[in-house]
Amino acid sequence: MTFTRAILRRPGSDFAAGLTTADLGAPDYDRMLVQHAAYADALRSLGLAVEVLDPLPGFPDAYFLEDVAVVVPELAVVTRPGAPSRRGEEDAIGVVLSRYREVVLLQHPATLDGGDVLVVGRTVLVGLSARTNAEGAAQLGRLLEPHGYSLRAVPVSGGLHLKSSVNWLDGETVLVSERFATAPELSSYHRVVVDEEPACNTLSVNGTLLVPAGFPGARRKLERTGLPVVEIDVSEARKMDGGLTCMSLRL
Ligand code: CIR
Repeated sequence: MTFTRAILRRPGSDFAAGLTTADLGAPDYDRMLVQHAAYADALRSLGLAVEVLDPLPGFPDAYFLEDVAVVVPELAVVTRPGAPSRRGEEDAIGVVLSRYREVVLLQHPATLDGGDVLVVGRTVLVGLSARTNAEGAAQLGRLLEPHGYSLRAVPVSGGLHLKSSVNWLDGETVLVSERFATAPELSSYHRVVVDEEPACNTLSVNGTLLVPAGFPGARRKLERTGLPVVEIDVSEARKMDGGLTCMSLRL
């Protein structure tokens, strides 16, 4: 899919109060804002129109905008985030997305974070994780299947989301960490396997790979795909368990 637009949300000054399991030290707000702006610029330089929404008071994780919607060319599905502290973030996104897509909502008892949804062609891989339940996957399937997509569930037993460890690069090629190197649900794809799990949160946009800075081994492997590679520093988002894919909705 060629993207023409990205929607982002600026981190709020309370962003360090968000959920995290990382042990990377306290995040710095000024550095976070600089990195967030550089991320937006990188998306602009790839031809996307970038819209940056204001922080959402009371929701320190809301700049991880990817989790509140799943957007395909035919439809936008507003999710029900799996973490109780993030429930409610989704209320603000439907009106924004309705400018570009028909919008539908997941319903209780579904829980699903967009970070668990990876679209590869007409296949939608859905991670069943601590955040995304079987009902979430089932509801998403019922909404997308009439548009010609087929859903494939992928158990996620470590890491936060499916896309913490697995991301699409190009065509039928995906980037995976060791954890998913032999996962049967991904056997139909060509897999580029890297040791450094955080480097798997690479974002492929219109033929260019945005890669988290600081993982030279993974970078070299990605350069061998022949796709242009651009490094982006996301040290502060990583302290909050986030990364490149999490901080935008692409459409
Ligand atoms: C959370 O735990 O929900 C946030 N601190 C991080 C969410 C990252 N989102 C993503 O991977 N899609």
